[in-house]
Amino acid sequence: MTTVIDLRSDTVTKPTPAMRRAMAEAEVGDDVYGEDPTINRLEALVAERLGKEAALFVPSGTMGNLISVLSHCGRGDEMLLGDQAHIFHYEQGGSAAVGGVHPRILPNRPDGAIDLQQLAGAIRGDDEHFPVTRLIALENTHNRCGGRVLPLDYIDAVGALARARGLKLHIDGARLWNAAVALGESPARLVAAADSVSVCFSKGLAAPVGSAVAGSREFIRRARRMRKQVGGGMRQAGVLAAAAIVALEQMVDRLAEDHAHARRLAHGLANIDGIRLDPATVETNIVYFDVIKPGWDAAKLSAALAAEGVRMNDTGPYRLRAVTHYEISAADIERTLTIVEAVLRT
Ligand code: TLP
Repeated sequence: MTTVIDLRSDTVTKPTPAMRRAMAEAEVGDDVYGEDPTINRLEALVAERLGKEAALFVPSGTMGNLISVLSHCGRGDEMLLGDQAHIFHYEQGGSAAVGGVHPRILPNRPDGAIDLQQLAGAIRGDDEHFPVTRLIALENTHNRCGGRVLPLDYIDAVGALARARGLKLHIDGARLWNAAVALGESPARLVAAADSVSVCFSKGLAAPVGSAVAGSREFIRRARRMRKQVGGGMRQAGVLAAAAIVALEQMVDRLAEDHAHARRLAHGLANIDGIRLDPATVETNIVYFDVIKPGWDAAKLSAALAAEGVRMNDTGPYRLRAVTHYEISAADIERTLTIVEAVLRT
């Protein structure tokens, strides 16, 4: 049986042998009492890597974003974010549902940024008709904008705007590690302007479970309370944190390989009749493309590919997403291209 090439997401990666060993050997304790030494070690490591005072281990990126938003905003407060943001599209409106936070979306440019003037213009004045604007949320890399990396000076400018207007800046950095590797910058530099950041270990870094949020000690104190409120206080979760530590120590630099595979995939796809994409926009490990062959749509193409052992997600009527990760080899990319071409020729 040939193995499946699973390009649906980097979330499908399984723990490495080193992670499994670390998990088996992890020292643990009750983390709600703050007594899990492995979680404490992970949180210190994350705070250091992100240049923040403190960090908190959470079960998922979704919970990391939710408790960050809830730690910055009260009910009826407004959050400015892009219309393509993961927080807006894929988190069930949790910040509105759970926290009563009002999302105000502004168009994301194709590069994942939100126009600075539009952001500035959207901040509400002191008027009893309006909600109070409290938070700006950015995403880096930007998932629905094709894994694009936000320019450093842009993040800094948004941070300066937020500070000048008394707002907080949160960065959804589920794939911040990919952004750092793509830019050749430290993750800390990328979030220097942010008041809070969420990062994931279980995407390209291949840990089985887990994310973290980081920020000031006071922010983390509030986030810790929120985590407990939404049921994310875990007990001997050091077995999970152990894998996350291995992820941080061993799996970040190799993301460059995933980016090279994504570029090769994008160039190959761009040369196939019936596919449209601009390979120049592929900066990290996410490749979006459109099927433009008459009689085809994304659902039909993803089903036809799945039948040949290649899995991708259809994310729009004609749009598909392929994500590279550490279980995808250079040979898998070549085989994928051969299969896409063959399928579209039928
Ligand atoms: N993204 C998943 C899906 O939810 C779409 C994926 O396959 O890409 N922020 C960003 C930018 C994300 O891409 C994701 C997951 C999350 C947050 C949420 O992380 P989890 O899945 O851990 O809750």
